[in-house]
Amino acid sequence: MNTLPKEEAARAILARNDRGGYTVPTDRLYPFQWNWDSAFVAMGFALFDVDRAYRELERLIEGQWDDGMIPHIVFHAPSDTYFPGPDVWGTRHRIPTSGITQPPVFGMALRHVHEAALATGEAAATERTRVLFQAALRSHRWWLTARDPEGLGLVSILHPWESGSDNSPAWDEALARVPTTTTTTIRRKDTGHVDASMRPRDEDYQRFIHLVDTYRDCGWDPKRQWAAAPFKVADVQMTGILARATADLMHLAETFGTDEEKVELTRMHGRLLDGLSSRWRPELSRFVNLDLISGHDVETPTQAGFIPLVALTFDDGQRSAIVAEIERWLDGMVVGVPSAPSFSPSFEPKRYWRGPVWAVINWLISDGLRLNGSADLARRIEQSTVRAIETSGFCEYFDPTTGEGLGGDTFSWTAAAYMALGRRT
Ligand code: 9WN
Repeated sequence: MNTLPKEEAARAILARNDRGGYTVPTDRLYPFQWNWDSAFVAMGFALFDVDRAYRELERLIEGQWDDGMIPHIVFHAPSDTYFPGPDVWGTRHRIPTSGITQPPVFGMALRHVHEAALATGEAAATERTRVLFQAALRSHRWWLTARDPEGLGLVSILHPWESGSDNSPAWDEALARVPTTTTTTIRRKDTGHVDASMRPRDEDYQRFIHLVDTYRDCGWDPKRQWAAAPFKVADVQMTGILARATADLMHLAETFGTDEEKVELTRMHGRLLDGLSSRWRPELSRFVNLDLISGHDVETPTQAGFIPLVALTFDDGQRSAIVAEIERWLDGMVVGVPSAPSFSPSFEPKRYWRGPVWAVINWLISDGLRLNGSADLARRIEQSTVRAIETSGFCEYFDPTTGEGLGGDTFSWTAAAYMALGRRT
């Protein structure tokens, strides 16, 4: 295998962001362990250090709650360079964590790391996978009970931070209903690290913190939160990732699961695929979220509409429609796939999840395209991502109209994505 031009630099970023078996997304701006960042990072480590890849997942699981939820942040060590810290969340786990979750890429990463371990003959792999498989299964059970209590086959987010796409235009209408009042004093640190024009607005933060205050007042109890939530959106990106991760756990269950667990996972998977399929909108050539408070579809175009590719097998008609739609979003862009298309009135090419390109989103979309037999488009996306990183650095995100690197630099998951996607081109 050819070494990538920036392979050493990518590995150096992972080493530099290592805080003792877990990786911070980037220094200072995000000084703790983040859930889906670590899952992508583990897949990156699996390419050259399987032991360290397991360690990343094991350290994340130190933060798993007794009810199965894997929090979005694990505060392993104190830092005052991020807001909101553990005091604002006020959770009661044995180590401090946030009280919400993030996309469950964990199950996908576990299968990936396990297969890398088998290929390299890592001695302790079986036992390590067995323990993590049980942790993943508990988290999937949490998802279906806590976040799909009505049995829609779709899981909901109660906070935009859970989606990982914090200020996406997909949340605008639902978030506008959330009051801007907070009992917590807001002390943003992010705009001290990154230009404010590339970050969510103050009003977004007021609503984000209003939601944290609300759920903290519910004692972080899932049933009370579900009843009190002023923001509740069934998210196709989250459900797509959960469905795919469930398929990966089904695969691992062949070795590590009991008969009952295999049946349970197969049922979960069927339920999620049914729910996801119901969100396809042929007239839009993508999937749409459901706002559970208004009862309406969220038709605003964002990258989330393509993520179910990772879980579903499309018929030829759907596949050519979604490929044509992604190509339309790439049209005129230096690098794609944008988190919102340039033809959308919400498009802001430099503001975080309102237009910029994220390497890990491209990782998911290209995986899904390959699964669905569209390797040419997958390759085009992978190559442009790798090129943007080689030109602009391991940035948090990229302006699709220029390829300029934005947000934080020396980003862990961008380094992992570079290695994973670069090997495919
Ligand atoms: C809130 C760490 C995280 C990513 C998210 C990204 C951003 C945090 C923030 O950074 O969110 O979780 O403070 O902006 O939106 O996807 O996991 O990289």
